[in-house]
Amino acid sequence: MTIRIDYDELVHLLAAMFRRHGCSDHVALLLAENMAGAERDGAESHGLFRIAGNLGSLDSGWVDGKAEFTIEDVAPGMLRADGRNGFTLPVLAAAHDALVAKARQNGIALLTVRKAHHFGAVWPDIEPFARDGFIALAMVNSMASVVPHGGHHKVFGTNPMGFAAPRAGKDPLVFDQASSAMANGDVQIAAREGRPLPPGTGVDRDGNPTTDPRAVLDGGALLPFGGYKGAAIAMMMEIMGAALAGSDFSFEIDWSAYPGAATPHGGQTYILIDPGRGASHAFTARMETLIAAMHAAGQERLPGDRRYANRRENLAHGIPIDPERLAEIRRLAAE
Ligand code: NDP
Ligand code: PYC
Repeated sequence: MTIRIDYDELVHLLAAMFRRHGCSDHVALLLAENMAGAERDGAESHGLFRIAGNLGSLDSGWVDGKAEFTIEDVAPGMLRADGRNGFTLPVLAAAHDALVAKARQNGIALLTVRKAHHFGAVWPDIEPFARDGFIALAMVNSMASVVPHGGHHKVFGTNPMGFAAPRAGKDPLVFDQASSAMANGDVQIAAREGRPLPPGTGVDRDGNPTTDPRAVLDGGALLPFGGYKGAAIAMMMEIMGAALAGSDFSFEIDWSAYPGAATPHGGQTYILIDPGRGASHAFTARMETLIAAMHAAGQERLPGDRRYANRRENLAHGIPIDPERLAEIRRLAAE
């Protein structure tokens, strides 16, 4: 049985909870909006499910909820940030206006963020840029849980990549996906619910294929999506997310001295492109031509459609939530 909670009320409760666990007011609100937004849009693996991991990282001192990050203007089209062991969200929020100004001026702009914890879905980072008319790309590395192609132990993170492009008078087209066959969060949810994984998702601690989520989590590993092609994308996320930004590779992240920690202390790179400055001066019309061709060929659902439909439904009627979970959030917010 689930009940429903208003988005604003959920944000309010989560912000209070994050403040009580060491975040500044600003960081607490950003985390709360991100988490409530993921829950609202039906991204279960990156919504309320992430409370324990975020609080574990804060309570153990693995992440700094009041970090004093820096942002340097290093080139006409480039900003370089150091998260100073805080969350990525406040860095991105602070860099937003300067990044947009650079993209408007140069046609393209890039932001690197090092030593910052990204523990959420990627689409909330990029969708706002597409609403402002930009094509936006996000490249993120996380903690090691994926074996490279043909390999026997984990090196890559589940390393998500996000892409958003504007549409005239419509919600932006956004896709946002892990480069593993499944996000680690979804493996944890499958383990909790006792569901097997689809074949080809992961291997056990001996490197043998398994559909048991517990075997993947207990010393095993995930596989990249699509064999060597997905593995190349995961590798690219390490290069663009970590190496370019000056951050740790996923396999270098070690929180063993911080019991309960779960957030990856990795890197991210964001690229904004002003489509009006590209070769196509009718970019949004070309977007519609492509989408119409996809629909005509039989693709009914675009990436992002499910999320936008959930958003409309849950803003209108409230976000479904388990009453016990809500009681726990109220307790965490008030204690
Ligand atoms: P999914 O496989 O659920 O979805 C990937 C993309 O494909 C989405 O844009 C989705 O749109 C779209 N999609 C799904 N099904 C279809 C379909 N039938 N037809 C067309 N498009 C479809 O995502 P993942 O499991 O790979 O990732 C889940 C979340 O986990 C992501 O938000 C990701 O950012 C996050 N993540 C974060 C990490 C981090 O380090 N911070 C690491 C790994 C993952 P829609 O959203 O509308 O369903
Ligand atoms: O679900 O794979 C995942 C994940 C890793 C970091 C944040 N989410």
